[in-house]
Amino acid sequence: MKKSLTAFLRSAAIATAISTLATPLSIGIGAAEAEPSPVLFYNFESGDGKDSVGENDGALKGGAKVEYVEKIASNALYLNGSGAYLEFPAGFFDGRSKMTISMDVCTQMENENFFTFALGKDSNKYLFLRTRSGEVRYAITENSWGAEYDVSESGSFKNVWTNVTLVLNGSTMQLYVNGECVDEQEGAPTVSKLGKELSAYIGKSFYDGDRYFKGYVDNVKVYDKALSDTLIAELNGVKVAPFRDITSSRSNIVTWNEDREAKKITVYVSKSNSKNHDSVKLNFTLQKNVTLEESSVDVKFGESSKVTFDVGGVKETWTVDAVLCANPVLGGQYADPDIDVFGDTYYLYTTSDGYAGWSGTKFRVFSSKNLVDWKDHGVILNCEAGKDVKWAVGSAWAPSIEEKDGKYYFYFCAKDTSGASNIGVAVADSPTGPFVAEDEPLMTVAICKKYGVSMGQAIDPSIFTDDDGTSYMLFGNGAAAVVKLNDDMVSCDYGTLKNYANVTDFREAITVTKRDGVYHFTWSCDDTGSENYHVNYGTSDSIYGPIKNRGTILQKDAENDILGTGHHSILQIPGEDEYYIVYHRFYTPLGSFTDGTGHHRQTCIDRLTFSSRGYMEKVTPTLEGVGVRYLSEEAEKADKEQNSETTSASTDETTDAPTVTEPVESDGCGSSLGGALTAAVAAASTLDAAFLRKKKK
Ligand code: FUB
Repeated sequence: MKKSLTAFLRSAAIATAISTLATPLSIGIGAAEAEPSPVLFYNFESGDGKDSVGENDGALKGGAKVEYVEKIASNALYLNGSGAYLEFPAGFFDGRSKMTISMDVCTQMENENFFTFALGKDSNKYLFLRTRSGEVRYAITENSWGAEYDVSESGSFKNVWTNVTLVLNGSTMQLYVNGECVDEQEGAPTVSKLGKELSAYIGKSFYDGDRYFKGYVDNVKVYDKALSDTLIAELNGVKVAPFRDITSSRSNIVTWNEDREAKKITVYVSKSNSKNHDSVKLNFTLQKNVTLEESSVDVKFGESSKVTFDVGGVKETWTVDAVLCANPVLGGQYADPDIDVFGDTYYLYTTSDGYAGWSGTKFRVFSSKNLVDWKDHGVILNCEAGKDVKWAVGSAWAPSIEEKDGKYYFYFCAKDTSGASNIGVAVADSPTGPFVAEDEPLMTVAICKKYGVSMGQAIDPSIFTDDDGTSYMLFGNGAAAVVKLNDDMVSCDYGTLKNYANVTDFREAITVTKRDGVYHFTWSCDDTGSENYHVNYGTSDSIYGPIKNRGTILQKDAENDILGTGHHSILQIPGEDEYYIVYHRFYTPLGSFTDGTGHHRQTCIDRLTFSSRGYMEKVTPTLEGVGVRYLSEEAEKADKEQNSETTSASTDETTDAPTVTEPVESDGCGSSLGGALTAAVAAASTLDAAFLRKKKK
């Protein structure tokens, strides 16, 4: 479910008003879905644990009591954290593999171990809810805590009334906090698997060493159905949009946002992954009781459109804006970008992504006159066993380019027959190749060891040439290091090998940018498979350090589906104090691939600026990307002339994207089309129609 602005703005005060009604609220989509009768409902209005819809009364034990709570103008169960709990009738939850459990909780607990609500057999087989001050978590297990399947959400919950709802539908668990679906898990054990004559409590854990829950609980409801998103939202007074999802079968929607108050939708479309750069055809997945006259709506980029939904007989008009985004700059899956400028042209060298275990074997190069439209020059080096690199057997990772005296030196990583990753180098007379690889690796872990330098994996080279013309290779995974390159650029002065110390949270991909005599080091932290992969920053007066840590400069923006931002390179516009950061993020739309995210990445560009004190400022990773930036007037003129000859083909939307799911393998040469077109056409062939559906978060 796409998070809405309305949801983020909802205050704790609203949460106090939630869920005290047995009938649905009809805010939002007009004709509300009827709430089915719960099979159990403790509202504590009679001062005890009476079930107001049946005969499954709860027993108050160990000093549990019902109190009137001013804040919610209602009675609630109060548990003192010292042995008080409510007990459900034994066996009530037996076999309830399909059900919805909803309760309002005001927790007074911190981070200790306890169960707010639990059902199960013992400390091996149970389902529980825990409401800590910073996290709400439901989990189920058949084999104690080490085998728990969970759904969770972090936030500030201490002393805040919060509705927590769990929907169990066989082996699928969905967690809702204040009416919004916040997490989902599949493949969990069902309640039936927990056994028979199950016990259930509010406030008591199945673990002897755990604490008892302290705080308030109210409106405990159990339904023998999996309630829908809409109904749970309605029951919580959350406004519901007339649609659940927005997709396009012909364009790649990076993400979309809705503002339910303003009735406004903004759709972000990837330029490089879509053929049509004039408009986007949107399909709406509608809520129950909602109809839309047209099956799809065509929205022009840069122009607001209106779409009118019929919500149970009431018309509701929304404004739709579509933004054509320069990010990702390359259509398809490309990671570890290294950017450079040669003449009036930008070049991007990347890892080909989309392969399990990062097992891609080919490097490609892309060129651009304007930073936005990129032309694919195809494969420049194949690291498959027996191909372009004698010692390599695959895993072509993280390249770096450098030019010296008219020759182009391409540094790259690949695995050898022992399974170790090494850094190699290949040479060409042109930035687009053909590149000829040296017979031996340039850097290995064994070499590092020999020279007393610690190294996890010898990968991620980044070449920096200082003002005096000396080139250095920065590299490393697990430990960061630097070495001087010899004048031939294909060998190192190994005696200069040195580790960098105190590179905070360093994982890999260290690079350096020199400005006003200061060396600005940046590197990636965490795992490239984690959405928290990010870039840290530090400065030094020397290429060898020591580095003074200056914090994180690039990280995820989860609200905008920008995750796993890292492995970057930095571009300075020659002769100007103007910088860009090129990095990869998880492929969008998120959920395009079901086999994980960390090896499905895409390349983006954003602006990098320096503060008046001379330090890098935090980068805002954007959906839109940067605008065109030509390196010369001549380059601009030539590019525009070439593009105007070819634009007639660019808006042809009559053909559906081919349903090829393999990473694209182009013919290797830029066609006569303009750069944007070449990349977009190539990229479109990577998209299966199914991938274009925005997945529920
Ligand atoms: O793309 C393969 C590896 O993932 C790179 O070498 C790392 O830096 C990480 O981005």
